[in-house]
Amino acid sequence: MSGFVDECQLNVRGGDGGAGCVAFRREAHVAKGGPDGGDGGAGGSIWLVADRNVASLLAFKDHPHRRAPDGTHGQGKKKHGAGGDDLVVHVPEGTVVLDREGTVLADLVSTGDRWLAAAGGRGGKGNARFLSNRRRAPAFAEQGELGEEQWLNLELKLMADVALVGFPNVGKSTLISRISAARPKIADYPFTTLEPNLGVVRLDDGAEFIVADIPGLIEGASEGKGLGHRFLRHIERARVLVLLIDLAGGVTGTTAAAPAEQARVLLDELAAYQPDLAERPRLLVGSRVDLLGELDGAAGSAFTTEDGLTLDLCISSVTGAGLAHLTGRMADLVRAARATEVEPEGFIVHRPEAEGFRIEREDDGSYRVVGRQAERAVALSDLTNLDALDFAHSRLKKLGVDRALARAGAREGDIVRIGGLNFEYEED
Ligand SMILES: Nc1nc2c(ncn2[C@@H]2O[C@H](COP(=O)(O)OP(=O)(O)OP(=O)(O)O)[C@@H](O)[C@H]2O)c(=O)[nH]1
Ligand SMILES: [Mg+2]
Repeated sequence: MSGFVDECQLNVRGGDGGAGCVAFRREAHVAKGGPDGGDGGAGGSIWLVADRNVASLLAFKDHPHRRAPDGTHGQGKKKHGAGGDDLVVHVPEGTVVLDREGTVLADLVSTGDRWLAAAGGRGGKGNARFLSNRRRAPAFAEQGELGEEQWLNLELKLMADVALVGFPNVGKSTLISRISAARPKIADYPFTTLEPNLGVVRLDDGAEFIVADIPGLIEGASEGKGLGHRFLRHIERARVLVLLIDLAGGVTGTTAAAPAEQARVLLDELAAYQPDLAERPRLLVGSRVDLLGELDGAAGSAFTTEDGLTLDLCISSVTGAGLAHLTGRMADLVRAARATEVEPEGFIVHRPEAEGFRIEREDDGSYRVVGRQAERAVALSDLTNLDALDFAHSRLKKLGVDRALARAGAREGDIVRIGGLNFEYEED
């Protein structure tokens, strides 16, 4: 049952674009054929896609690198290189993608939600593309662009309709094993469950919902006590909470807290972790009602404990008393909660990608041009080829880089850096 991983890092790298080709036509009777070098193929991109068949982030734990294939180079006779295939990386439903600073980039809530994690590099243009009336025999082509690369943090927040919340050892796992096909470990000691279990509950009337059995909470969980914080986040997205209270607590001489005290602690911890969890639709359910022989008849209906806690109903996962009532009540609350949802929340995507550029002054007095298009113009160029350099400069000029440098105060002879290229500024 180990193998549940709900936090990991992932390194994604799109494929590099293939280089454009420099070639000239060779034909009988034609002394100087025109340029006919083909374009390089684009590199493959990496997509993260939510998939309900993936249970956890385990696959990334020891293998955090994913790489999409490169595009191939262009060839003569205007033959273009082949593109690299996109790589689809399957992640569990409820995976939140963050950058290294903790900013949320995407929230992949339900199966099919997809997010572009790393774009493949563009292929370079072949020399056939650089033919113009001034340049009859372009002897340069573009390099392929490098694929995007980044480190991501992935966090799984389980998507369940109902979360079972309670002190350790109150019977949460026993309950889920009675109402669904989930078969978690059950034992008579606290913290038997070390990772959440999901089970699907199907009722005769066709209702279907997912229940999560969460490791037990204790006082201080919201500050990290017990299994604490790590598992509270799996409660965050549940539509309905079932607070399971051990009726035997404080009554039969067990060490467990009395029912009202259990309820107080649970609600306090939920609210301390995230205030709106205390407002979530919930059922207060007494468990192990069979241990209080004379109250067995109360299973399935509301009643008040000796210490004054009013429960919605009581159950026994051993005798089965009250279970049908409980699943019916769960289904009603889940249905009501689903009905009020406008659309499944999630899928936030922030991709701030300014297409412009800016000029920065470096410590040594030089100027740096920062921005995707400007850097790309340089990255694609073969910097050892004079024609290609010329071409890159004219591209930068078109982007307005020259004017911006002048405005920033650049003088004849100042050093300007763009990506890997350094050159001297020339006034017009
Ligand atoms: N008599 C009785 N015993 C129960 C009932 N439900 C669970 N138990 C017993 O209580 C003990 C704890 O049950 P679990 O289901 O493992 O409890 P849990 O809440 O999942 O515990 P943790 O995973 O440690 O948080 C086991 O010995 C169960 O057999 C019940 O309705 N009646
Ligand atoms: Mg358990």
